[in-house]
Amino acid sequence: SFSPIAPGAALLRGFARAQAAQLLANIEDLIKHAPLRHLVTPGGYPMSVAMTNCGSFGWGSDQHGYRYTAQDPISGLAWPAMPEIFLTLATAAALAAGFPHFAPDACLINEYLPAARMSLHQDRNERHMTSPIVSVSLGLPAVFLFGGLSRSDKPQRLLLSHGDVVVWGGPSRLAFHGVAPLADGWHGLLGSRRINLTFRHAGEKL
Ligand code: MD5
Ligand code: FE
Repeated sequence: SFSPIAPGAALLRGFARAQAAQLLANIEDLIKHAPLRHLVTPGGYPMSVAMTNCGSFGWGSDQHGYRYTAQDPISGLAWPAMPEIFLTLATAAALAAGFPHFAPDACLINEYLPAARMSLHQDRNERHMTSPIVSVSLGLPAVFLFGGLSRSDKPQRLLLSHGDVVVWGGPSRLAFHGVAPLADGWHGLLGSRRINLTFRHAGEKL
């Protein structure tokens, strides 16, 4: 089902559920080539979420700031290619939400273990702000914090569960957002974790 949650944003409950096992098999293979790691923020703190990437560009952070790179800084090799099933899912979700031209070139893989969280931020390192962002939730449920265009806008809380897909476009593309600390639990397919796939058209680093 399709529910608009804000101008330009659509929640597709269960849209990825039928493909979850196949997505997970691809994720397990990807992280053998580009391991999950805890990036350091420009403020100097390691993030509680572990991350890696696939696709032409990968998002990263270090002491100097946020940027997209074509290579994994750990291996020096190109990020692994985006699996076909990822691309098909992301473009189908974008189409269902009214974005027929989405061509993601970056997929950030976020792994949340219990207590991991993501503080309020905007996604603004991409060159193409007219493209939406597609996010796929797998495993344990999480409380997503969906704010406004100003950091001080009080965020709405939205429970995102296994298989849910959200397409963030239009005025929601630059909304402040975050993820509340993950509650402990167990999921039959993923165990004690949540994995989020975030598809973007990043272009190249700004
Ligand atoms: C997550 N990840 O659940 C989220 C899913 C990130 C991140 O935020 O930067 O890795 S992406 C959610 C998103 C993207 C763009 C706009 C909005 C939400 N929004 O308007 O709320 O791990
Ligand atoms: Fe974000």
